[in-house]
Amino acid sequence: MFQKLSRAVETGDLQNIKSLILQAVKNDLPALEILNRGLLPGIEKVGEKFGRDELFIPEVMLCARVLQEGIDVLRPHLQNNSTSAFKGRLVLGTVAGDIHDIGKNLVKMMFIANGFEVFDLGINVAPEKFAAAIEEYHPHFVGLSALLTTTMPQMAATIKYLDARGLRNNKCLIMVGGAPVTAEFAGSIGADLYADNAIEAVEQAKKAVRG
Ligand code: B1M
Repeated sequence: MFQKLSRAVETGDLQNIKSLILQAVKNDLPALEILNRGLLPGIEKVGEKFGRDELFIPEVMLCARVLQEGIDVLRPHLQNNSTSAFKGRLVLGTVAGDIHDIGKNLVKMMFIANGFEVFDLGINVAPEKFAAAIEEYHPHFVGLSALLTTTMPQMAATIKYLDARGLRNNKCLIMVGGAPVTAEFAGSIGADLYADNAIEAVEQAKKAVRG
């Protein structure tokens, strides 16, 4: 089943993804495993093929749509076991110059499922927009996502911008993440928190809230 799901993402099979997910859920496969062992390996393969010039942008876009559709169908099951007591506010966005949003959307989903209020600024978010959102929403956390090595410096630029305006303090912690981002990089640009995936992101935030 995991292989079928992975293959559906890899081949951009929009027609069958919903029924495959529902079948996997019906077979009592845990939602998180459907995501981690089925859908995500599929998009990894897409990325590898794209890197070898075996796929073109429109094909990658179709595969991304299949992945997002799969995640949408899976959403109620992924959020099932979560507690909803309010834990804090998160302002979230993909940094300037970057339009990848599937990982960010997963992070958002997990935070909402765990009782956080999330203000999603979307993609290609300039430092000024993050700053304005901090002033408006007074979040406990600001989450920056980047998928391109060329947009990673935007994370540093955003942090610098927020620092310069005195918008960072112990009340507003900055978390960074995304495929090319590492804990080492996060440390080097002065981020407060780093997470490798959406589940870890929530765990990090909860830990910080508990103090
Ligand atoms: Co793009 N792309 N892409 N792409 N794309 C990558 C990232 C790439 C690695 C593919 C490759 O070459 N092998 C490559 C980057 C290379 C590099 O930087 N060194 C690449 C490139 C080059 C590009 C373009 C430049 C291509 C072009 O135009 N020539 C272009 C960039 C456009 C731009 O942003 N300005 C581009 C465009 C696109 C599409 C539009 C076609 C599409 C995006 C659709 C969308 O997002 N709506 C796309 C896709 C789908 C991919 C790959 C195949 C898959 C990304 C994805 O959704 N992964 C990707 C290859 C890959 O990553 N293997 C690739 C699934 C997602 C769930 O994972 O986002 O990593 P991820 O999120 C994870 C964690 O990283 C973490 O949690 C999530 C899961 O739990 N996480 C956080 C993410 N954000 C977090 C924030 C946190 C904490 C954790 O705290 C706040």
